[in-house]
Amino acid sequence: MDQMDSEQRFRPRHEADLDPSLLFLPASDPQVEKKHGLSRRRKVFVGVALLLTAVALSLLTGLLVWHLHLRDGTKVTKVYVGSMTISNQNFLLQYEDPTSAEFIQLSELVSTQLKVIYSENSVLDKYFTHCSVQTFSDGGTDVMAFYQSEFDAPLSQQQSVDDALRSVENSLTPSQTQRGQMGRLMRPSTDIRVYRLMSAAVDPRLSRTSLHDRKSFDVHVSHADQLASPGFPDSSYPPGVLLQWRLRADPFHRVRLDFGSLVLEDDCEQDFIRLYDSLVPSERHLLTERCGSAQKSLSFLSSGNVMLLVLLTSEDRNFPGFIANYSQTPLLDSDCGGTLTADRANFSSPFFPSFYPPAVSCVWNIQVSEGKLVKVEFHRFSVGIRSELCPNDYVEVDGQRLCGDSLKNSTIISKSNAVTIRFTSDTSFVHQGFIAEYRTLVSTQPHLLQLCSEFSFLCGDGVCVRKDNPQCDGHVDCEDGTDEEHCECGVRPYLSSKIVGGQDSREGEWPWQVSLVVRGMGHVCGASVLSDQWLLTAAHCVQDSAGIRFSQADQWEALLGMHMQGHTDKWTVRRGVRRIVAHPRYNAVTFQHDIAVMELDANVTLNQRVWPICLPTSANHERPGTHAWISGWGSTKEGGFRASVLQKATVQIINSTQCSKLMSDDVTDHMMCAGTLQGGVDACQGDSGGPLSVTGSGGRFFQVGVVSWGDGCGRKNKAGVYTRVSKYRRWIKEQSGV
Ligand code: 4AZ
Repeated sequence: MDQMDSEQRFRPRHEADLDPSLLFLPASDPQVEKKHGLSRRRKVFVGVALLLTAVALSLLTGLLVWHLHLRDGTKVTKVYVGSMTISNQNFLLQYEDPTSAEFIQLSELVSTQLKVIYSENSVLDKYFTHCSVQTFSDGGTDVMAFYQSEFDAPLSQQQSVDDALRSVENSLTPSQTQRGQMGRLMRPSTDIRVYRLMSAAVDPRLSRTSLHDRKSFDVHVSHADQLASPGFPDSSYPPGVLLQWRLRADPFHRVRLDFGSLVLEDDCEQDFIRLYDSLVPSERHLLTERCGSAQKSLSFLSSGNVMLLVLLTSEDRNFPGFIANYSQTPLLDSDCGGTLTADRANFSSPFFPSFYPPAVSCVWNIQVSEGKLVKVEFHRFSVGIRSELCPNDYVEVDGQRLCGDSLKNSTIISKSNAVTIRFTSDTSFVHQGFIAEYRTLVSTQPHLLQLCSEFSFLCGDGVCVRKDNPQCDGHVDCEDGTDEEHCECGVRPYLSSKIVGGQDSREGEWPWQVSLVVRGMGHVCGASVLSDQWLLTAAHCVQDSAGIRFSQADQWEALLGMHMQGHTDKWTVRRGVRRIVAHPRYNAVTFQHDIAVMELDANVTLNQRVWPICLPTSANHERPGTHAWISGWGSTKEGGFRASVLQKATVQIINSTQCSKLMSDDVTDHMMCAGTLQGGVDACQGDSGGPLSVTGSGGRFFQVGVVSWGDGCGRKNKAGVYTRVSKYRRWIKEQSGV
């Protein structure tokens, strides 16, 4: 059989081409035909049976779903907590004691009043089952009652209960009803006046039925003191408990809570603390939820004179817990905003660096002399959650809303000599806020503000200096002297005397070089000293991998002023790490934004072996061909051993276009290349995170790159790739203040 024959026989091209006699056997034998007829009928029968079963099954499932969830009779209890402001009662101390006659009497009145209010709404009237007063507080001119209400409603009706509650509460707001004129809702039998009612759902985790213990503690914060989770710090907190601390300040004061230490399980589904701007766990007044360990001290303020701290723990894996100082601060102390007329001033969100309180509003009107402009610079910024419209908490500068936790463009220049800045926070989720500084600029040079190229230096007064490397070169080039400010960096205070192709450095030669050590693993990455508290390293060093929590500050130790691995002397400083901030857009595939800052757990005293390196603000130091230094304890050849003595080597900065051609992966404008084309001199494994530095014209060292990646180490026609530090100068400042 030739190939052609077989193709024609076994591979028909189109169904229309087929001869039906080729598809079915000729049925000449009636027995055979009958057998085939029978099997066809059986198939039809089986098909119909299957179809019917499927229909019956789906009907049954639907019925079950309807029965379980939607049938009118099957109801789900929804718990709300809320507050009622009672305007015609004076607060009595006995109201804080749930066993007192006064408490019982007033809570009965509150319950009666709630029932009356609910009964006037058809939805609430239908589903309301129960309410109880939890506690009272002294509102100064009012009494605040905190209560819990329960509604049994079918799932399909739960939203309408929400809506009905909202509408009833809105009809009671003082904006619509004058205070004291609540006659419509009053019954002759009740003698309390409801001025405001506000309720919200409760997080279902707080209603866990498996809890062993639920306890509430009442704390008066007028006398400052401490509170702590049970057993802190000697033993871990108990499993399966819900503990609530009800904190009350004097009227017209805020509650202030400062956590000294907070160490909980990392998973918030297991253990967490929550803080509420209320005495009941109302979701509308949730200030924060925290789990894991806090890397810096946290402090919070209430909007009124109450706050609730809740600790919920799961059955297993318990941790030390927390300790916090409580105190009170007068409401008036948080007066913010005002008119600012000086040429230069700082302003911040209320109580910065504590988290700002909820429900605050501040307006600053900056008004400087005619002919000047205002440059506003945000040094720290964490306001609300990053979103386009900033609907919750925000800072508004001349109508432009800013929110989130890293301001991309943290400097704003006004169009005139006046600028209005507003800060607003809503009733829930507070953040650290902001600290800002404004200065005046001379408006005759506004064009200079935009023309400032990446190769010129922007002075504090907005003027561009086009000289090469004017920063910290020992000559004052800016009229306001800002080019010579903060110039202690980049020098070797005392010079006593791996890198592939490098040589041993002398002691004190690279006083900004840091060895980052993971507990139990030894040296892992390099870093550089930016100040007595901050280090710069690579984001890829602080990513979890192979089950090791490299992203967690408590895993790391920083060794500053070290020369030889394993050898420390009187100049060597060992510090834990309090906080790691990796660039939020770090990409583990492309190595884009491979940069991170680390805050040390305690400041270091700078010494002759521990000194900060300067950071460049412009691209002046990065011109191709510039000689640069690399240093580190990384491998001394590809795949080889780590160096014992700190290595140094000199490389040349390579033009980016040329570098992109050499490298197999993308080299972006936020990266830079350095090396020697003949190969042999390069950074390698273990040098990552360390500095690529150049000397400025004043002899100071500037860190232009962070060791990031490469194709192997020291290969011919390859280069080392570094994170281009000048592109991140603002980000570093925002995160560390350096
Ligand atoms: C590394 O693995 C690494 N040759 C760092 C730098 C270079 C290569 C590898 C550049 O940490």
